[in-house]
Amino acid sequence: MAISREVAAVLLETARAGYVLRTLAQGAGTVTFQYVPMMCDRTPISLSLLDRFATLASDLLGRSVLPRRAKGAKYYGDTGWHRDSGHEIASVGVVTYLDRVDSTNGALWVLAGSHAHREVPLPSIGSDGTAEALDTEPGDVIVFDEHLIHGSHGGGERRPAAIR
Ligand SMILES: O=C(O)CCC(=O)C(=O)O
Repeated sequence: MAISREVAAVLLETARAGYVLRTLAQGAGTVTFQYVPMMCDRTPISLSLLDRFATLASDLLGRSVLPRRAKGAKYYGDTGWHRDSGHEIASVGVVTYLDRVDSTNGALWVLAGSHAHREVPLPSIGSDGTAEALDTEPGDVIVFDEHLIHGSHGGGERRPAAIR
């Protein structure tokens, strides 16, 4: 897959430059990640996906949209439950994992319906029995309301490309 090769090349280049995984607070837990914006002439495939998914987001939201960023990333271990937006305005996020992921190795976990209940507090990762893992194969795309509570647990290293 072309996007997979582009993300791999960018992650390799940034690792060689000394940019390594780092851990920050994330929602109800932490996130360990390496993150590279991919929105320039050196990342044409990622840039083209930004335009392509802007059209999809516009269709879903029924209005024009302003794409914010496209990124390649590497995540490791648990990512605490969080929402990608705390703003009132509706917004759409797109994520594709470049390797096969499932509940045992780092799939994205979601609390279905939580985007419609913004008052719901963030649980601790792994503690909410109603969460579902979104198993994906390379080429699958997850499109979600950025107010959805999501995270990951029980996995290792994984490489998502994301459009916001
Ligand atoms: O894969 C992960 O650990 C989480 C990714 C995530 O939260 C996101 O892309 O918004």
